[in-house]
Amino acid sequence: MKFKTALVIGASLFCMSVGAHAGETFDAVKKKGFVQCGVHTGLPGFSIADSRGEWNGVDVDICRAIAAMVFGDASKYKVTSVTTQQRFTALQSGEIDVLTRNTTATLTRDTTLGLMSTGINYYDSQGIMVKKELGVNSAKELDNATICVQPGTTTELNLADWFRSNGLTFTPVVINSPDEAMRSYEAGRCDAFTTDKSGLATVRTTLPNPDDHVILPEDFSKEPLGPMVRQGDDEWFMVVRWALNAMIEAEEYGITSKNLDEMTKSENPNIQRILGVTGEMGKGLGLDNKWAYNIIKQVGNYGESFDRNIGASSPMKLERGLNALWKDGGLMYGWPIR
Ligand SMILES: N[C@@H](CCC(=O)N[C@@H](CS)C(=O)NCC(=O)O)C(=O)O
Repeated sequence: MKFKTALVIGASLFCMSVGAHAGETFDAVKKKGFVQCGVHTGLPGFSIADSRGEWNGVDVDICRAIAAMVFGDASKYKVTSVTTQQRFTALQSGEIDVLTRNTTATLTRDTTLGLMSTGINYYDSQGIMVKKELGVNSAKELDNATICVQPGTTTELNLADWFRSNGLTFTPVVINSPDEAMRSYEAGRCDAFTTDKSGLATVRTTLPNPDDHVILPEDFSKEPLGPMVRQGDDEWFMVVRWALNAMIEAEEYGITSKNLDEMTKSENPNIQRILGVTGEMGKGLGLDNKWAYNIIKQVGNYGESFDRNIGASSPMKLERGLNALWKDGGLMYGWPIR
């Protein structure tokens, strides 16, 4: 009992120290008329600006979904591109309202940064890439290798864990800038480059000869990636959490950006609630009952976003794998909208 009390006191003191009160971010976002999202500086399929300066990717889609949900307009968002090193400070300082940037949810990130994970929009794992010419087929053949890795990441920590637990040694080359890390890898300054497998797959497409590089089969870790917000603002936390859930639920019920007007006539009570035909599903969120309808109409369901950005219709052609719906053997399981 004593222990429990201490935890609660600790939590509230911390909330006070970051100065947040419930609803603060939500109120501020509504007032300024847009949501400010922290995204990757340029990771194809996740968040990248096109030639017209428009951002797209699965992480940007979460940002657009929040905008559609709050404002009924998916274009009411701005992005701040942040590096792995800058991302948490940008959120802590209030420079951004939400971090939607291939960021892994971990216990210490939730407990020591004053931030919290709201859900998972991509189940990933850490992998390692080598040049094909090395003739290596497994990471277990990389004893004594020199490995390029970025600081301030789960990657750096997992790498050491994995090598140690497999009785292997390696020399890390820690490089802050992602471009420089890739240049170093290409130039042969390191034998291998390690990051999340989604990152490896996308980065490989940007190399001059992608087929000269191979992503080895081992998974070094679990990397559940998802949006993060500051602690102490439950209303805002719920907006972000439910934006993601609505996209997943829509896919499960077969509601797409193309068919949703037809779907409003469905007799299925779940579909009726998701689309705001019945029930008061916006009320508790402080939003219009059409909040999920607006997300699906303007951004699409989770599967549509996956497909166009990183899946079959994209250059990355990533498999759904763990990111398939639970019904199809994956881990994507939307929470009920009821
Ligand atoms: N998901 C891991 C790793 C994230 C990570 O290292 N991403 C790299 C590779 S995609 C990255 O963002 N590099 C670009 C940068 O630092 O700006 C984490 O949250 O720590």
